[in-house]
Amino acid sequence: MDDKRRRARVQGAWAGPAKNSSRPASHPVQTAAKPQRWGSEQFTYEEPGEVNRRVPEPRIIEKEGTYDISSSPSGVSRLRLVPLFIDPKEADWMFEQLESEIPWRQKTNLGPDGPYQEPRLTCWYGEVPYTYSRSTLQPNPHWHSLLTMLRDRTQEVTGRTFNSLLCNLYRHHKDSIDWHSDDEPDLGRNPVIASLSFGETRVFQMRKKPPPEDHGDYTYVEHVHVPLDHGSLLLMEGATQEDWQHRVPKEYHDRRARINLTFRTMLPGGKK
Ligand SMILES: O=C(O)CCC(=O)C(=O)O
Repeated sequence: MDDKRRRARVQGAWAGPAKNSSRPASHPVQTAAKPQRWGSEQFTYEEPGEVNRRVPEPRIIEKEGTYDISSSPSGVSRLRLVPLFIDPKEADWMFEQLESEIPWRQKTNLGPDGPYQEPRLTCWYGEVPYTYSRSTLQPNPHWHSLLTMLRDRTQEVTGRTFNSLLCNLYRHHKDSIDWHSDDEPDLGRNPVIASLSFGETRVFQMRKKPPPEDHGDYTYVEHVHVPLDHGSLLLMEGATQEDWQHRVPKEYHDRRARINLTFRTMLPGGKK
């Protein structure tokens, strides 16, 4: 290299470290208006501003037992699962009777984009009306005798009392219920909800409500999946409705009908 070109390089970008640099060696690289001199800085590792977060795998609950799925200032969220609460043979005739004898209706709710029909059929039993998604199911004290028998059996085993019941009929794989919590004021604080299932197994999915700093972003929250089989009982207790949401999603493949009975206690007049 001739002398002229060597001098140009030494004065330009490839020159070595400045002799009297006032910047401490560990100072992060600056994007200054001055031309940068490559190789003149020491690179130091800096912690990323945000911790790398992983989307957790869902926890699958399918065996009989009691499961404390979370604990927070609101309390413990507890599930109790009894997969064979009703003998499958008994559950068979119960399913048929419920499917043909309950006065099923398709409810119309009011969403942000206007009225829409629920993708399932329902029937409400109780002395008081039940309002959710800005539409009301009127009181219906005419309990079917099979439902009264199932309520008594559920009360005996759980030690809880229930005065109301929401029945859901998922006719096929396209029927579903979207993410929600059973937290209407008339259900009171920490409601206990007993859910009986008949017919096709569908997955009851739960997701934890995100902490305030996630501003409603559910990306990294915990999930729990509970396949609810023919004749099973699932009890939700404690802070489950306050801290978690649940849904039964549509399925991609054909499914036969499923009936779900959710026994509740209505306490008209607001949170107790
Ligand atoms: O069908 C189910 O298992 C869930 C029903 C439900 O979430 C509800 O009635 O609020």
